[in-house]
Amino acid sequence: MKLLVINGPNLNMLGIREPNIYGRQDYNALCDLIRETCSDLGIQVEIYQSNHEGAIVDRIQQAYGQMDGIVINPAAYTHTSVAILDALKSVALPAVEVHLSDVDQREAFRHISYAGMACETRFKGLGFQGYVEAIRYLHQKYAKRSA
Ligand code: CA2
Repeated sequence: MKLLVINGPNLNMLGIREPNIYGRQDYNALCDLIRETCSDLGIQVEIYQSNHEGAIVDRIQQAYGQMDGIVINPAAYTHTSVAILDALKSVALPAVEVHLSDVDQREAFRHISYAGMACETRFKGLGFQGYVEAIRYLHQKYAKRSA
């Protein structure tokens, strides 16, 4: 199984500020956890982070026919980007939305998720563990499909 994990703007700054919301661990620690989780499950993973909406759209499009699933934390673009929603719909790959924080318990503008409309499920408010749950979800789905 091949999995693409996409992280949106400012997630590369994790651990630097707002530890009360996003935790104390940095972006490299998140990538290490993703790689370790995927390695344990025999998944080939590619992790992509960008601060640019169009670059994220490009990466989603490149996944078409190449990847078996997408885990995405679009960060602030969650709440604004119809372009990322359309890109996810266009490739029609199983996708799961992740948020470190519980976006529904925060400001009203964080309650809307455009990308989430193209995702099968979402894990929010679990910190880094949300990525582990999302990877497991897609792995189970893939295993059932190939059985
Ligand atoms: O909870 C999440 O995972 C978010 O996607 C994180 C985004 C935020 O805009 C979403 O509403 C929820 C923010 C990304 C990281 O922002 C940082 C801010 C300060 C220090 C380090 C990272």
